[in-house]
Amino acid sequence: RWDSIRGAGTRDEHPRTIFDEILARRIPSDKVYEDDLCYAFRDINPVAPTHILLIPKQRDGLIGLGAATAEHEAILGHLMVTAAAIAKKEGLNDFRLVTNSGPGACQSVSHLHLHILGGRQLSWPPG
Ligand code: DGP
Repeated sequence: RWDSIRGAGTRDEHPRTIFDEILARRIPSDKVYEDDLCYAFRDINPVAPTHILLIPKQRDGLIGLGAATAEHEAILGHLMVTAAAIAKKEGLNDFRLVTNSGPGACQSVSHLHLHILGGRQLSWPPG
């Protein structure tokens, strides 16, 4: 069990977040998927019938998408492709992928996370 999360952590100078506790299994979560690079679990406060959070195991400075640099291209690509696979596995033909970057966009946890939303008719524009 521990092998799968070895190396998980922040690996940067920013304060740790609750997602580190989730990755370390110190806080339980409803896991949907994981691999060496990322972890997906159900949002504690779902805003749609399916609401999954997908996070990199190593934050590596990605406190939010606004901090992304060319160094993050591989993990960001992996997260996008994985999000599509998770949506398919959840039976979602239509879904939305959201990342809130910064307090003005309602980001509340400083560890990059993609919201995978589906299972109802979604409206546009978002609030
Ligand atoms: P954002 O507001 O975009 O930063 O999204 C953070 C999400 O994280 C929010 O939808 C609620 C979720 N969340 C916060 N703490 C926990 C937790 O302890 N467990 C789970 N499963 N989700 C959490």
